[in-house]
This record gives sequence, C-alpha cells and structure tokens, in this order.
Amino acid sequence: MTRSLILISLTLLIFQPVSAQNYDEAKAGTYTLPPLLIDSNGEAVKNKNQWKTSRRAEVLQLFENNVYGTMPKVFDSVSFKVVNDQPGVMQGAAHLKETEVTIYNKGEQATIHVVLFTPQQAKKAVPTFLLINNRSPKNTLASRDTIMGFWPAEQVIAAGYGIAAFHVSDAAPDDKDTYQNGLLRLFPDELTRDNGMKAIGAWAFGASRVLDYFEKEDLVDHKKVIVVGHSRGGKASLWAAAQDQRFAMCVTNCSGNTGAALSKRNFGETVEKINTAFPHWFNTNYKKYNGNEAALPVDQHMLIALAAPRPVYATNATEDLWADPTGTYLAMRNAEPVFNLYSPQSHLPTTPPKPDSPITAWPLSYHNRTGIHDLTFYDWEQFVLFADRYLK
Ligand code: GTR
Repeated sequence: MTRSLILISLTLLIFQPVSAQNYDEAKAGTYTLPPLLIDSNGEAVKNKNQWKTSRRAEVLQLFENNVYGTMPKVFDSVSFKVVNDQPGVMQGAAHLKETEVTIYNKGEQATIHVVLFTPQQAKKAVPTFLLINNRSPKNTLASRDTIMGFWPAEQVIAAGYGIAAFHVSDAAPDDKDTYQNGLLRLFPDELTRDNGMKAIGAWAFGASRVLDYFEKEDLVDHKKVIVVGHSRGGKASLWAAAQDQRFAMCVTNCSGNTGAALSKRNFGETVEKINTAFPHWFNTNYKKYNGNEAALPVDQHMLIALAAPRPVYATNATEDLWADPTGTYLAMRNAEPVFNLYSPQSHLPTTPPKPDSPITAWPLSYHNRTGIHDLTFYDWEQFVLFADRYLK
C-alpha cells in the first residue's frame, strides 16, 4: 500500500461514525408511535380521570425503567441556607438571594447553590423561571460579570419575573467518570440497578429540591415556577416536569434526542449516538435500544404528555438539525390527545410554523428560531411573552 492509501484508510477508520445519522427528510423512515391512551391491559383511556389515576403512572414508570431511571422518593432531609441577601442590585432593579440547598441521606450530603433575582419593586411573590444550567457557570453568576442570552436575568427582571438558576455539576458532574460524585453519593442503590438514575435524573431531582426551597421563599410564587433547560438541560427540564407536578410549566429549548424530539423517527441524533457519547446521562437499560429505537416502549411525545395539563414550550433552531426540529414539532402534536382530555385544548397546525413565527398557545407552544443550537435573548423574549399572556 502506498503512503497516501494508508493515510486515507486511516482517516476513514478514525472518522467512521457509530452509524451515520440521517439529515434527509425523505429517509426519516416510517415508525409507529406507542399509543398514549391505551393502557397496558389494552383498554382505551377515555377521560382525564383514567389518565390521572392509572395510565399516567404507567407511562412514567416506562420512562423510569427504560430511559431516565428511577427517581428517589425518600431521603433524610433538605435544608436551605441563605448565604447572600442583597436588595437593590442591578442598579436597583433586583433583589439578589443566593441560597445553599443541602440534601442529606445515609450520612452523605450534597449542596446545590441557587442564584435568585426577583424584581425589587414586586409587591408580592413573583412567578419565577428556574434554569438548569448545563453550560458555563459564568452564565448564571450572581455578580453578573458576563451578560449572555443564555440567562438574561436583566431582561427577565425588567419584565416583572423572578429568575433563578443552579449548575448541573452541583447535582451530578456532567462527565462519564465523575457523575456519581454529586447527589448519587446519597443514593448508592441507583448506581447498582439497571433502571437506576444517572446524571439527567440527578439534575431533575436537583430542580425539585430547589422547588422545595421556593416553597419556603417568600419572594417566589412557588405555584408559578417555570422549569427551563437547554439541550441536555432541556431533557432534564422535561423529566423534572414529568416527575414533579408542582412545576407550573416547562420550557425545553433545543432538547433534541431523548428530549422533546421523537426517537423512532430517523433524523439527526440517534439513541446509539447519545448513549455512546454520554453513557452517564440515561439508565443502563436505555443502552438496549442502541440501533433499535423500534423496540422502545415509549417515545418522547409521551414524555411531553406527562406534563399535561401544565403547559410545555418547546423550541428549535433552524441550523440545529441534530436536534430534529420537525421531530420535535411532531412529538408536541402527538402529545395533544392527553392535553385534550383537559381544557383548554391544543390544536397545533399540522405543519411546523415558519422560522421565527412562534405559536404561543396554552397548553403547547413552539418556535423554531433562525440560527444555531443555543438559548438566546430571542428565546427568552418568547417565554416571557407566553408567561405574560397566560401565567401572570
Ligand atoms: C450534544 C448532544 C445533544 C445535546 C447537546 C447539548 O452533543 O448530542 O443531545 O444534549 O450536546 O447539550 O448541547
């Protein structure tokens, strides 16, 4: 073999994907989504009572066992310690509070640091956005040294809402070798079971403990907390809303595979890709579906449905085909039968809206922003408009 031939074959070897992903709509394939409203005995679920009292729990359990892992229901205690309380920050516009939320179990403890801004002028507790921050901690610093669209606290405060955040690494480091070093130390059983939670489960669990704190925080209207996440954080925000019905609303921004996009549709990221790159996100059982999405007993429309009747706002970005914008919109539409057991009903148009044309509706909202995979000022502007219309 000549040197250049060797080089070409080596390059091919290195860049050989696990299995190539598809970006061609014509090749997205055909698939059958598991029915939402037929229970495990084959009985049709006809009303919200049947959904609430039996089918919902079945669907939740399918996700626990096959995808995100179980969520610990008991632990010894949780404590809240305010470590910084400063009225009149942001040139007088906001009240800043930083709080350590510490969870205790089996002699171990883990602390989640929460940054919260509320409008200084607020006369009563305010509806509050809680971001699960999966990017640089700089995005959510109390000092506001760097102001970015990822967490535009100034913009949200000016609109009259509270805005809070915690960093995922406090709940579980986002790393395949060290993800056990956060909350999972308190729940060692989770690590021994094939259906035990891993990092994304721990992030959602962390969001719920922050909500425990908000229940005791006079500045926050704890009945109007909107859990927000971008990408991997958006997978966690959906799972948090599914698990914890105290969240009033869920925003899942560019969450893609195993977030708000359908898995059985062959487009963009696949289950095999995500499990290979991020083995620490989902439970061990989920790996069984690598290259075999058809065998999954759930799809992501069912996760969205677990939020019902609480609203879900999903987004995409036009240049982020990896997260499958069309598959996300289809998941939203296929979640409608559950939302429509309640009122108001959802009637999303059959085809996705044009870029930058948000459908801001209760209970299902959606937009596809022009641009790249990100969480931006534009996205937040739409979430605030939604909240103005329906939550305030
Ligand atoms: C990607 C991953 C996506 C998404 C993204 C992110 O590499 O494949 O599923 O979670 O990371 O979190 O930005």
